Amino acid sequence: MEQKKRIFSGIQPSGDLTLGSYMGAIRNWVALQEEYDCLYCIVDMHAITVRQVPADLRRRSLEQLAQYIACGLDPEKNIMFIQSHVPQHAELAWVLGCYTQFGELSRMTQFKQKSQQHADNITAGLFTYPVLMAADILLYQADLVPVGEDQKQHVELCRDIATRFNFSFSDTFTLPEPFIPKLGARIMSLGNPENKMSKSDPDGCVYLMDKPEDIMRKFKRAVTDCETAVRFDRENKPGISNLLTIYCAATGKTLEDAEAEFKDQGYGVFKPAVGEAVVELVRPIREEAARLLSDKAYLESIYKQGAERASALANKTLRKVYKKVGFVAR
Ligand code: ATP
Ligand code: LTN
Repeated sequence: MEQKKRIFSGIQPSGDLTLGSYMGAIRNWVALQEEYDCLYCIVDMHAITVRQVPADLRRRSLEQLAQYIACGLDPEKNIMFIQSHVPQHAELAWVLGCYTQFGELSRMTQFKQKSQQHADNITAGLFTYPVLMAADILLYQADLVPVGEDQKQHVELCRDIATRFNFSFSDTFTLPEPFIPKLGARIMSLGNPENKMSKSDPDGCVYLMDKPEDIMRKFKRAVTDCETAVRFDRENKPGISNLLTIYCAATGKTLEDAEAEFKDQGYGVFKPAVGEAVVELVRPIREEAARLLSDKAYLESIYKQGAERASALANKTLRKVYKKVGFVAR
């Protein structure tokens, strides 16, 4: 039997999951789980690159696992685990950091943005964040990394690091490809459609766990423009274009169909219609996640088993790497 290709992806438990991470990443994870051999991680070690409240981080890590499953990821088919439970991530990250240039990391857009947002706490961890992400991916010899558009640069850096390592020694790592959806790769903030929707911006952001009335309120208040036409034009109508993208991603309709549907209607009809489509999309996820969270023993069994399986795979790569760089075998 032909070996299935491998997928790795992860999300930081630095806030509740958003509609952006669902449409940009998790939806694809669910779509790909049949065809690929998949590992989906809760990257808590990445989350501490900016300050976290420890009790919140612990709670959110568990909630995120419940939400992964509620989104449709089957724990039988996928390996789901918590990054800090598999120490090989940190171990490989150290080695890869010694094969990564300071200049490369300085060019990362996310580092530039986050160091502005957290100007009082620009840590070495925030700077070397992409090296840990490269370790996540390369440990499992992943072929594909399903992420939103904002992570493309990090996956490209991961490829550069892997290529350099393979060239310096011999073939060690599979070169991964980013897998970015055509629709929903970059959902924008409802409060400011020039910015990406992000967990850390509660006003512009829809959380998967938001109640229907909160979702409706956020969509009714979404910033648009002062025209009336519901038309896709990213340049001049970023707010409406973003809402159209969300509407299509939530309903499966094409942009043309959606434009035609609201052709003779103003924003007063369109915005609540987008809200309702999202309410229906996330309702089953919210309900199922709440149900799963009441069964902590079940969640624990999933992440424990996940870490064991992940660790066995990770170990193979790490041993090879240690040998190649010249460490004495234990
Ligand atoms: P933070 O605000 O802490 O940086 P975030 O909201 O940007 O977090 P991440 O944890 O960085 O979310 O991203 C999780 C996954 O979801 C990544 O694959 C990312 O590319 C994708 N993603 C995040 N936000 C969006 C968005 N607005 N549109 C599409 N994809 C997104
Ligand atoms: N940097 C990613 C999270 C992340 C990730 C990964 C994604 C950490 N390690 C490995 C894909 C593969 C982000 O969402 N901000």
